[in-house]
Amino acid sequence: MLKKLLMFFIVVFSVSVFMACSNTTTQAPTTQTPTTQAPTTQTPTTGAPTTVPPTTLPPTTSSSGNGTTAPTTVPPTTLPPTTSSSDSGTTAPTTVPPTTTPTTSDPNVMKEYIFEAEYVDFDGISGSGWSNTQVEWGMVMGDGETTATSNGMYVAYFTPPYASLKFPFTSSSAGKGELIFSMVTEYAKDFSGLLMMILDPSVMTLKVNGVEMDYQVFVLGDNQPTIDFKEYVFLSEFDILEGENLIEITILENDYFPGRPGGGPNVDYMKIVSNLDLVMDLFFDNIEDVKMMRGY
Ligand SMILES: [Ca+2]
Repeated sequence: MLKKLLMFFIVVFSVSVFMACSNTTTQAPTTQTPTTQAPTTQTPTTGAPTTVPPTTLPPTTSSSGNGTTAPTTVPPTTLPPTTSSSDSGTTAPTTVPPTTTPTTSDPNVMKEYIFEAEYVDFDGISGSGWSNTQVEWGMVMGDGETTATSNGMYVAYFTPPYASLKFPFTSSSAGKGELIFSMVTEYAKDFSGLLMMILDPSVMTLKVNGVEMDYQVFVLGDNQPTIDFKEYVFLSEFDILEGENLIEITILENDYFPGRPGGGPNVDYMKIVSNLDLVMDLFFDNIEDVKMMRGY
Protein backbone atom coordinates (compact mmCIF):
# COMPACT_ATOMS: atom_id res chain seq x y z
CA MET A 1 0.00 0.00 0.00
CA LEU A 2 2.75 2.47 0.88
CA LYS A 3 4.58 1.58 -2.28
CA LYS A 4 1.48 2.41 -4.39
CA LEU A 5 1.06 5.72 -2.60
CA LEU A 6 4.70 6.60 -3.29
CA MET A 7 4.32 5.77 -6.93
CA PHE A 8 1.22 8.00 -7.09
CA PHE A 9 3.16 10.99 -5.73
CA ILE A 10 5.99 10.33 -8.12
CA VAL A 11 3.59 10.28 -11.02
CA VAL A 12 1.86 13.46 -9.84
CA PHE A 13 5.21 15.22 -9.35
CA SER A 14 6.41 14.13 -12.73
CA VAL A 15 3.24 15.38 -14.34
CA SER A 16 3.55 18.69 -12.46
CA VAL A 17 7.15 19.08 -13.54
CA PHE A 18 6.20 18.26 -17.08
CA MET A 19 3.37 20.68 -16.96
CA ALA A 20 5.66 23.34 -15.54
CA CYS A 21 8.17 22.74 -18.27
CA SER A 22 5.46 22.79 -20.88
CA ASN A 23 4.14 26.21 -19.62
CA THR A 24 7.60 27.72 -19.68
CA THR A 25 8.31 26.47 -23.15
CA THR A 26 4.99 27.67 -24.46
CA GLN A 27 5.38 31.09 -22.87
CA ALA A 28 8.76 31.50 -24.42
CA PRO A 29 7.63 31.37 -28.03
CA THR A 30 4.59 33.42 -27.07
CA THR A 31 6.90 36.05 -25.69
CA GLN A 32 9.21 35.83 -28.65
CA THR A 33 6.40 36.45 -31.04
CA PRO A 34 5.49 39.82 -29.57
CA THR A 35 9.16 40.57 -29.26
CA THR A 36 9.55 39.91 -32.93
CA GLN A 37 6.43 41.85 -33.73
CA ALA A 38 7.72 44.76 -31.76
CA PRO A 39 10.71 45.41 -34.02
CA THR A 40 8.54 44.63 -37.02
CA THR A 41 6.10 47.24 -35.86
CA GLN A 42 8.79 49.74 -35.01
CA THR A 43 10.33 49.49 -38.43
CA PRO A 44 7.23 50.27 -40.41
CA THR A 45 6.04 52.82 -37.85
CA THR A 46 9.35 54.58 -37.80
CA GLY A 47 10.01 54.11 -41.47
CA ALA A 48 6.68 55.20 -42.74
CA PRO A 49 6.40 58.55 -41.04
CA THR A 50 10.07 59.32 -41.28
CA THR A 51 10.28 58.51 -44.94
CA VAL A 52 7.01 60.03 -45.94
CA PRO A 53 7.46 63.34 -44.24
CA PRO A 54 10.84 64.08 -45.79
CA THR A 55 9.65 62.91 -49.16
CA THR A 56 6.45 64.82 -48.80
CA LEU A 57 8.06 67.88 -47.25
CA PRO A 58 10.36 68.74 -50.10
CA PRO A 59 7.53 68.93 -52.61
CA THR A 60 5.34 70.57 -49.98
CA THR A 61 8.07 73.05 -49.32
CA SER A 62 8.53 73.52 -53.01
CA SER A 63 4.84 74.10 -53.38
CA SER A 64 4.97 76.49 -50.49
CA GLY A 65 8.02 78.01 -52.02
CA ASN A 66 6.33 78.37 -55.33
CA GLY A 67 3.25 79.63 -53.59
CA THR A 68 5.28 82.16 -51.73
CA THR A 69 7.27 83.05 -54.75
CA ALA A 70 4.15 83.42 -56.78
CA PRO A 71 2.61 86.20 -54.68
CA THR A 72 6.01 87.72 -54.21
CA THR A 73 6.47 87.76 -57.92
CA VAL A 74 3.04 89.17 -58.49
CA PRO A 75 3.53 92.19 -56.33
CA PRO A 76 6.74 93.17 -58.08
CA THR A 77 5.03 92.60 -61.35
CA THR A 78 2.20 94.71 -60.11
CA LEU A 79 4.51 97.25 -58.55
CA PRO A 80 6.34 98.21 -61.69
CA PRO A 81 3.18 99.41 -63.33
CA THR A 82 2.20 101.05 -60.05
CA THR A 83 5.62 102.62 -59.90
CA SER A 84 5.26 103.58 -63.50
CA SER A 85 2.02 105.20 -62.59
CA SER A 86 3.82 106.95 -59.79
CA ASP A 87 6.51 107.91 -62.21
CA SER A 88 3.86 109.19 -64.48
CA GLY A 89 2.56 111.15 -61.53
CA THR A 90 6.03 112.44 -60.91
CA THR A 91 6.36 113.20 -64.55
CA ALA A 92 3.11 115.07 -64.38
CA PRO A 93 4.49 117.82 -62.11
CA THR A 94 7.49 117.88 -64.37
CA THR A 95 5.06 118.41 -67.16
CA VAL A 96 3.35 121.12 -65.17
CA PRO A 97 6.19 123.61 -65.45
CA PRO A 98 6.07 123.50 -69.23
CA THR A 99 2.33 123.67 -68.84
CA THR A 100 2.83 126.61 -66.55
CA THR A 101 5.13 128.30 -68.98
CA PRO A 102 2.63 128.11 -71.80
CA THR A 103 0.11 129.22 -69.23
CA THR A 104 1.55 132.64 -69.85
CA SER A 105 0.25 132.29 -73.37
CA ASP A 106 -2.80 130.37 -72.27
CA PRO A 107 -5.75 132.41 -73.51
CA ASN A 108 -7.84 130.97 -70.70
CA VAL A 109 -5.67 132.43 -67.95
CA MET A 110 -5.94 136.06 -66.88
CA LYS A 111 -2.67 137.85 -66.19
CA GLU A 112 -1.81 141.15 -64.53
CA TYR A 113 0.58 143.59 -66.11
CA ILE A 114 1.95 146.50 -64.07
CA PHE A 115 3.34 149.65 -65.67
CA GLU A 116 4.91 151.76 -62.93
CA ALA A 117 4.08 155.43 -63.52
CA GLU A 118 7.71 156.36 -62.74
CA TYR A 119 8.77 154.42 -65.85
CA VAL A 120 6.90 156.49 -68.44
CA ASP A 121 8.71 158.95 -70.70
CA PHE A 122 8.61 162.34 -68.95
CA ASP A 123 10.24 164.19 -71.78
CA GLY A 124 8.54 167.56 -72.34
CA ILE A 125 6.01 167.45 -69.52
CA SER A 126 5.79 169.38 -66.26
CA GLY A 127 3.45 170.16 -63.38
CA SER A 128 2.83 172.15 -60.24
CA GLY A 129 2.85 171.34 -56.56
CA TRP A 130 1.76 173.23 -53.47
CA SER A 131 5.00 175.14 -53.24
CA ASN A 132 6.92 174.50 -56.42
CA THR A 133 6.81 173.18 -59.95
CA GLN A 134 8.66 170.24 -61.45
CA VAL A 135 9.65 169.33 -64.94
CA GLU A 136 10.06 165.91 -66.49
CA TRP A 137 11.61 163.30 -64.15
CA GLY A 138 11.42 165.84 -61.34
CA MET A 139 7.75 164.84 -61.15
CA VAL A 140 8.75 161.47 -59.75
CA MET A 141 8.60 161.22 -55.98
CA GLY A 142 9.82 158.51 -53.59
CA ASP A 143 13.23 157.00 -52.83
CA GLY A 144 12.53 153.69 -54.52
CA GLU A 145 13.15 151.83 -51.27
CA THR A 146 11.21 152.97 -48.22
CA THR A 147 8.40 154.96 -49.81
CA ALA A 148 5.22 153.00 -49.22
CA THR A 149 4.14 152.68 -52.83
CA SER A 150 4.63 150.12 -55.55
CA ASN A 151 8.30 150.15 -56.55
CA GLY A 152 8.86 152.87 -53.92
CA MET A 153 8.06 155.68 -56.38
CA TYR A 154 5.07 157.51 -57.80
CA VAL A 155 4.25 160.51 -59.97
CA ALA A 156 3.11 163.82 -58.47
CA TYR A 157 2.79 167.33 -59.95
CA PHE A 158 0.25 165.84 -62.31
CA THR A 159 -1.41 169.13 -63.18
CA PRO A 160 -2.44 171.03 -66.32
CA PRO A 161 -1.65 172.28 -68.79
CA TYR A 162 1.45 170.17 -69.52
CA ALA A 163 0.90 166.95 -67.66
CA SER A 164 0.10 163.92 -69.72
CA LEU A 165 1.24 160.41 -68.89
CA LYS A 166 1.61 157.88 -71.68
CA PHE A 167 1.70 154.12 -71.13
CA PRO A 168 2.61 152.33 -74.33
CA PHE A 169 2.49 148.53 -74.58
CA THR A 170 2.39 145.86 -77.23
CA SER A 171 0.20 142.80 -77.58
CA SER A 172 0.83 139.60 -79.53
CA SER A 173 -2.81 139.52 -80.54
CA ALA A 174 -6.04 141.50 -80.40
CA GLY A 175 -8.47 141.04 -77.54
CA LYS A 176 -9.85 142.54 -74.38
CA GLY A 177 -8.45 143.86 -71.13
CA GLU A 178 -9.35 145.57 -67.87
CA LEU A 179 -7.74 148.96 -67.17
CA ILE A 180 -6.83 149.99 -63.63
CA PHE A 181 -4.87 152.88 -62.11
CA SER A 182 -3.51 153.12 -58.58
CA MET A 183 -4.06 156.72 -57.49
CA VAL A 184 -4.60 159.12 -54.63
CA THR A 185 -5.13 162.87 -54.71
CA GLU A 186 -3.70 165.76 -52.75
CA TYR A 187 -6.34 168.04 -54.16
CA ALA A 188 -9.91 167.75 -53.08
CA LYS A 189 -13.10 169.70 -52.75
CA ASP A 190 -15.72 169.56 -50.07
CA PHE A 191 -18.65 167.41 -51.14
CA SER A 192 -21.23 167.53 -48.35
CA GLY A 193 -18.55 167.31 -45.70
CA LEU A 194 -16.34 164.84 -47.58
CA LEU A 195 -13.08 166.01 -49.06
CA MET A 196 -12.57 164.26 -52.35
CA MET A 197 -11.87 164.56 -56.02
CA ILE A 198 -14.47 163.26 -58.41
CA LEU A 199 -12.33 162.15 -61.25
CA ASP A 200 -14.21 162.02 -64.53
CA PRO A 201 -13.53 162.92 -68.17
CA SER A 202 -14.14 166.59 -67.35
CA VAL A 203 -11.11 166.56 -65.05
CA MET A 204 -8.88 163.93 -66.62
CA THR A 205 -9.13 162.51 -70.10
CA LEU A 206 -8.44 158.87 -70.76
CA LYS A 207 -7.51 157.82 -74.26
CA VAL A 208 -7.06 154.30 -75.52
CA ASN A 209 -5.23 154.22 -78.82
CA GLY A 210 -6.19 157.85 -79.47
CA VAL A 211 -9.86 157.39 -78.65
CA GLU A 212 -11.21 159.24 -75.62
CA MET A 213 -13.04 156.89 -73.28
CA ASP A 214 -15.96 157.59 -71.02
CA TYR A 215 -15.54 156.61 -67.40
CA GLN A 216 -16.45 157.78 -63.93
CA VAL A 217 -14.53 157.07 -60.79
CA PHE A 218 -14.31 158.62 -57.37
CA VAL A 219 -10.92 159.22 -55.82
CA LEU A 220 -10.94 160.19 -52.18
CA GLY A 221 -8.23 162.65 -51.33
CA ASP A 222 -6.99 163.22 -47.80
CA ASN A 223 -4.19 165.60 -48.70
CA GLN A 224 -1.57 162.89 -48.14
CA PRO A 225 0.56 162.15 -51.18
CA THR A 226 1.52 158.55 -50.42
CA ILE A 227 -1.18 157.36 -48.07
CA ASP A 228 -4.28 155.61 -49.25
CA PHE A 229 -3.19 154.78 -52.78
CA LYS A 230 -5.94 152.57 -54.15
CA GLU A 231 -6.71 150.80 -57.37
CA TYR A 232 -9.57 152.15 -59.44
CA VAL A 233 -11.09 150.31 -62.34
CA PHE A 234 -11.43 152.87 -65.11
CA LEU A 235 -12.50 150.41 -67.78
CA SER A 236 -13.78 146.97 -66.93
CA GLU A 237 -13.21 146.00 -70.55
CA PHE A 238 -11.48 147.74 -73.41
CA ASP A 239 -10.18 146.73 -76.81
CA ILE A 240 -6.53 145.82 -77.18
CA LEU A 241 -5.01 145.83 -80.64
CA GLU A 242 -2.47 143.41 -81.99
CA GLY A 243 0.89 145.19 -81.90
CA GLU A 244 1.32 148.66 -80.42
CA ASN A 245 -1.19 150.18 -78.02
CA LEU A 246 -1.20 153.41 -76.03
CA ILE A 247 -3.01 154.43 -72.85
CA GLU A 248 -2.83 158.17 -72.14
CA ILE A 249 -4.19 160.21 -69.25
CA THR A 250 -4.21 164.03 -69.32
CA ILE A 251 -5.30 166.52 -66.66
CA LEU A 252 -7.60 169.31 -67.81
CA GLU A 253 -8.17 172.63 -66.13
CA ASN A 254 -10.31 172.24 -63.01
CA ASP A 255 -11.04 173.89 -59.67
CA TYR A 256 -9.47 171.29 -57.38
CA PHE A 257 -6.24 173.25 -56.90
CA PRO A 258 -6.94 176.80 -55.72
CA GLY A 259 -4.69 179.37 -57.37
CA ARG A 260 -3.55 176.96 -60.09
CA PRO A 261 -5.02 175.87 -63.42
CA GLY A 262 -6.09 172.66 -61.82
CA GLY A 263 -5.08 169.65 -59.77
CA GLY A 264 -4.68 166.00 -60.59
CA PRO A 265 -4.13 162.74 -58.74
CA ASN A 266 -0.80 161.22 -57.86
CA VAL A 267 -0.25 158.07 -59.88
CA ASP A 268 1.51 154.92 -58.60
CA TYR A 269 1.01 152.59 -61.55
CA MET A 270 -1.23 151.44 -64.36
CA LYS A 271 -2.42 147.84 -64.41
CA ILE A 272 -3.93 145.83 -67.23
CA VAL A 273 -5.62 142.51 -66.56
CA SER A 274 -5.93 140.41 -69.68
CA ASN A 275 -5.59 136.91 -71.06
CA LEU A 276 -3.39 138.30 -73.83
CA ASP A 277 0.39 138.34 -73.92
CA LEU A 278 1.36 141.93 -73.30
CA VAL A 279 4.68 143.73 -72.97
CA MET A 280 4.83 147.05 -71.18
CA ASP A 281 7.11 149.37 -73.16
CA LEU A 282 8.86 151.00 -70.22
CA PHE A 283 11.12 154.00 -70.83
CA PHE A 284 13.23 152.87 -67.89
CA ASP A 285 12.97 149.59 -66.03
CA ASN A 286 14.90 150.49 -62.87
CA ILE A 287 14.86 153.23 -60.25
CA GLU A 288 18.54 154.09 -60.67
CA ASP A 289 17.96 155.46 -64.15
CA VAL A 290 14.98 157.41 -62.87
CA LYS A 291 17.09 158.86 -60.03
CA MET A 292 19.83 159.77 -62.48
CA MET A 293 17.36 161.63 -64.68
CA ARG A 294 15.78 163.24 -61.62
CA GLY A 295 19.16 164.34 -60.25
CA TYR A 296 18.96 162.79 -56.77
CA1 LIG B 1 5.11 153.15 -58.52
